[in-house]
Amino acid sequence: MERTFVMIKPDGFRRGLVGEILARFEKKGFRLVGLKLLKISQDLAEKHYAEHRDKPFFPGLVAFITSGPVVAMVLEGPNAIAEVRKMMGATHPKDALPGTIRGDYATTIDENVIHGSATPEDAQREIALFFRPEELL
Ligand code: YYY
Ligand code: MG
Repeated sequence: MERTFVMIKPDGFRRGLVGEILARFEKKGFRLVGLKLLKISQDLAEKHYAEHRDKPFFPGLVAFITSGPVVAMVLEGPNAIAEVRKMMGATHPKDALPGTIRGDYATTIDENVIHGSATPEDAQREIALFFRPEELL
């Protein structure tokens, strides 16, 4: 069993894709362990995306991710980290296959609908950033 952190980004929320995306993960068989709607602060955005701090797209990324509500969740299941990344599709929607979330719902890299942890270390760090232990059921 593995846990991963997943977030429907502001574009996904704004476009009414929350139910559709949650349904995909539920139907796949992942267990919802934590779930919340929140508006990310500047500080949380910078911590969450710390690995990208020096990239040219960082300011735009932080502005985007703080621009409206997001849906943060923790999903649990066998190989959840890699499986969720597979279901999300490639980072750039032009490379994301049809049938993946980004492949089906996104066209540009700066608004690509969803985030999912990339590694077990990222998952642990991101879950702790967004959820208190007692919020995970
Ligand atoms: O983990 P993932 O979201 O698939 O990609 P990352 O390489 O970690 O980048 C995080 C986030 O940054 C990406 O989802 C969109 C944005 N981004 C961008 O706006 N422009 C880039 N050239 C690269 C990434
Ligand atoms: Mg990443």
